[in-house]
Amino acid sequence: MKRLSEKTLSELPKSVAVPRYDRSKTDVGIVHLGIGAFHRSHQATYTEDTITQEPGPWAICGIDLLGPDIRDKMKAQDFLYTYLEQGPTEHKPRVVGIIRDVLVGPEDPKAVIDRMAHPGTKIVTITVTEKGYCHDPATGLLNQSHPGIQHDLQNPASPKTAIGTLVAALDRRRQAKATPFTVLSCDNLPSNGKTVEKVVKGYAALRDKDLLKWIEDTVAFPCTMVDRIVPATTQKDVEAVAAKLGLSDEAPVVGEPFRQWAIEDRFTQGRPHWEIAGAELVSDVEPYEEMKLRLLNGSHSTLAYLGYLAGYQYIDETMASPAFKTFIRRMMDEETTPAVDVPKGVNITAYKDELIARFSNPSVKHRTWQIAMDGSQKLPQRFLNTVRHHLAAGQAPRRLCLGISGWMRYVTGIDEKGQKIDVRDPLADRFKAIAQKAGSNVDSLADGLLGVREIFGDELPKVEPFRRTVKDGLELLYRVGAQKAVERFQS
Ligand code: CS2
Repeated sequence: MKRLSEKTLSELPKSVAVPRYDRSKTDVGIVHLGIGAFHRSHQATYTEDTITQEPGPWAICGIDLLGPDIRDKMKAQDFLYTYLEQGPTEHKPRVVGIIRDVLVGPEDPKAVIDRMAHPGTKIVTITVTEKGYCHDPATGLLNQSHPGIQHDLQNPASPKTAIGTLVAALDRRRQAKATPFTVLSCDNLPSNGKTVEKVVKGYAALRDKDLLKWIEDTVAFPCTMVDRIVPATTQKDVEAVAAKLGLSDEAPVVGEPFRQWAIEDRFTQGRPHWEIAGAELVSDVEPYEEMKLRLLNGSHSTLAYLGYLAGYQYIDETMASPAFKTFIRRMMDEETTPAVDVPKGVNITAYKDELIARFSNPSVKHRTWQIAMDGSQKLPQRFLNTVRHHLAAGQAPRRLCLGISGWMRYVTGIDEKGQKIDVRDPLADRFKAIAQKAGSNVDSLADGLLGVREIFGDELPKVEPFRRTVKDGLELLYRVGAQKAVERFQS
């Protein structure tokens, strides 16, 4: 089978959408750190849809800070790739061409910094997942003892982390007396712009006080809320895309039709008019972000931990259990919504109806194991802020707390059948040690995990109704299993 490329584009069936602008005449204006599936499904498609209608110098150069895999696959096809939009019944492929190049950090850090420092780069967008910010999730501050940060402080010209890379490129702009690029975080962090701003400044302060001052005075870090459900691509997806295209594509992305992007409109050197493609440019993103992190991601993580323990491989399978579906809807209605400041003009009931439909989409095969990853980085913004809201009124939210108990059971690394769980988390070794020390003592297990201050901070673990409810949930999970535990919450 021939490979997707500029040359073979004309051989695609008419049902496949292709770029409808002159790729060779579109200059790079955006550099993107973290060129994984999410970015290629989200900011890349928004930007391509925008410049199709309003041409501009907004092509994207991707940066991979991990390794050459995606670059190699994309380069062999002129950086073209497919996004397969998987509705419940209809699957629509489109070929995306907005990415013009991908540079690989570990291969050539200088090329990466040069590209970011280039005067044509007006925006640096970021999706490096929560742990890529090298911060303490409980406080949002830079983790100065992070090995990557330590490395970058010693080797500022060949950084490994996103933070070290951003600061090295900003420093070059400063030395050239040029205007800085805008830093646009597109990760699921609370006030993501403020979070990246804090860690960038925290790191710059350790490098050079003048640089810190220049960043404080000149760099904009707008906040965003990003949304599209995009599971990791599998071999089966690669085959499904090839069957649609009649050409092979080694770098396709698959995901849902839905997408949403709210952006704080604060850019120092202009931006694509993303509103043309449906993005919402607003003055305050926080209500959108809070609604999405708590309702979507909070529910997702609950389904991931409890669903995995109950033996479900995928989110849609978990949602097909009536007990889980009722549990999650009641959690949203009775526990999460009261703690959310609904953005003006949003119909929250319709928003939740849509979330239930999106989670239930049988075409999107999103593994519970994938979402369960990196819980230490996700729990604070997905669960704990909502929990704090209820505790302030003296109540512990039972379902959210069961989600946290589910996380505790999950990170022990042993499932309900006694099988090993492949726990992926920067703190996985700590969790394992805590679980080993606790043995079969559920109370000690909960105490040990609640003592991880990077997640729970200092105050929350002292609140008795919270401790009690999480412990009761954990005890129930060990006694009856996740499926039966969820069934008990029906009334
Ligand atoms: C998921 C998110 O993997 C996860 O933790 O909850 O990636 C989720 O699919 C996206 O935030 C949806 O916008």
